[in-house]
Amino acid sequence: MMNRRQFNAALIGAAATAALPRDLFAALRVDVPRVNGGRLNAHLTELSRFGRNAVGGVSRVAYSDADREARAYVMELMRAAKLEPTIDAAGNIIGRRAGQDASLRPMLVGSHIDSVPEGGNFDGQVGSMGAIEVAQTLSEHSIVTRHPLEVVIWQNEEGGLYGSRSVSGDVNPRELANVSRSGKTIAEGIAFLGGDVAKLAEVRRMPGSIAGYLELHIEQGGTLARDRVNIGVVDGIVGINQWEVTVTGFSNHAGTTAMNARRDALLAAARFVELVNRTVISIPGRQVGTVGRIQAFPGAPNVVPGKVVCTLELRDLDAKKIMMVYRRIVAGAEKIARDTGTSFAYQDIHTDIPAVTDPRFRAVIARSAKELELTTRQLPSGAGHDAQAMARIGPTGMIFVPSQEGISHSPRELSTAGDITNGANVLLRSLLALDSQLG
Ligand code: HGY
Ligand code: MN
Ligand code: MN
Repeated sequence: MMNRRQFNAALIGAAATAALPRDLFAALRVDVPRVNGGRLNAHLTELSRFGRNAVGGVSRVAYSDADREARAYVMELMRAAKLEPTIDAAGNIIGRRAGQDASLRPMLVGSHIDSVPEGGNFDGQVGSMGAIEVAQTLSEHSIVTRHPLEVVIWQNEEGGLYGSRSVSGDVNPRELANVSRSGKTIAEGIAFLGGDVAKLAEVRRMPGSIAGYLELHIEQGGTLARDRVNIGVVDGIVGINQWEVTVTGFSNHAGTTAMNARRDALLAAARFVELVNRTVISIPGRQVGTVGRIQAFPGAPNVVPGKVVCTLELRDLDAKKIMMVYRRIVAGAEKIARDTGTSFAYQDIHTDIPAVTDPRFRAVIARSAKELELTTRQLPSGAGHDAQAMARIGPTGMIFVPSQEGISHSPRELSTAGDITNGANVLLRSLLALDSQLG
C-alpha cells in the first residue's frame, strides 16, 4: 500500500504518460478516502439555522440578511477546508485550491445555498456542503489534484441561476433591474453580497475555459426514493422559461357594474390559469407548466379587478417544445381576452437553457458509485440547476441523492444523512477520477 507521497508521485507519473488507466485508483491500488459524513451532516444542520422558519424549513432567499450571514458561515467552512474563498464580481463565493499543474484548467465543484421562500434544508445545500467536505477530505489526506480546484457557491440560483449564468455569460443586462424575492433588484443584490455589477464582465468564462464541473444535488423528485436507488446519474437538465403576464381589464364598482358590463381581469386570469394547465397536459411529453404567483389590483373586495399580474413558467428538455407550448397558450389567451374584454401582455423574466451532461462524466459517476457498491439510475432533472449554466462552458456532470417522498421546495424536503454521505463519496471519487483523466 502506498503512502501519500508515493501516491502523488505515481499520480504525476501516470499523468505524465498520459496513458492513464481507466481506473487509476484500481491500478495504483490506492484506497480513495471517504468523506467525514458526520461532519458533513453537522455542517448541513448548522447551515439550516440561517433563515430557519417557523414551519421547519428555511426562507433564505437570495440577497436576504440570512443569505449573507449563511455565506459568511460557508466562507469560514471553506477556510477550515484549506480553500481560499473570495467573492467574484457577480457575488459568487469561490474557494480555490492549487493543483499540481497550474497550467491546467480548473475543475469546478459546487452548488447554491439560497432557498425559495419556505423552502427545505437540502436543495443546493447538500451539494454546497458536499463540495466543501470533499475539499476538506482531500486536504486532510494530503491529496493534491492535478487540476486547480474551485469550490463555488453560486449566488441566487433560485431566482434564475444569476450567479452561474453571469459566469456563462447568459445574463442580459436588462435582467439586473429584475426585482428578486428579497425586494432588492438583482443589481442591488449583487452589491449586497459583495459583488460589483460594474465589473460583471470580468467573471465571464469562455467555453472550454474549465476542465469540467460537477454538482451534487438532491433529486427533488421521487424516482430514486421510490425505487430505492442510491445515486442518480443526471443525463439532462430541463430548460426553464419564465414570463410575467399582465392582464388588463377595467376597475369598476363591484356593486353597480352589471355582470355583462365588466372587464374583469381576475376572471380572465382565472381562465388563463386553467388554460395553461389544459394546454400543457394536452401535449404528449414530460413538459410542465405553472402559474406560481398571481396578484389582482387594486385588490379590494368591492372593486372589479382591472389588472392582474401573474407568472407563467414552462419547462422541458427541449427548448423548441417550450416555445411551441408557449405559442399555444398565447393563442388560447387571445380568445379569453376577446370573451372578457381584457388584454394580455407578456414580459420574459429569464430563460435557463436545457443542458445535456457529458457522457464521460456520467460514466465516471456511475463507475464511482459502483466501486462504492451503490446502485445507480440515469435520469433527467425536472429541476433547474447551476450545472446547466456550467454546461455552456465545459463538460458537466450531476449526481443526485434521493429526496424522501420526492418532496422539495418545501419544509418537508428530506434526504437522509446516509444518502448525503453516499453522494459526497461519489462526488469525491468522481472528481479524483476525472482529475486523473482530463486535460
Ligand atoms: O426551480 C428549480 O427548478 C430550481 O430548484 N431552482
Ligand atoms: Mn437547487
Ligand atoms: Mn430549488
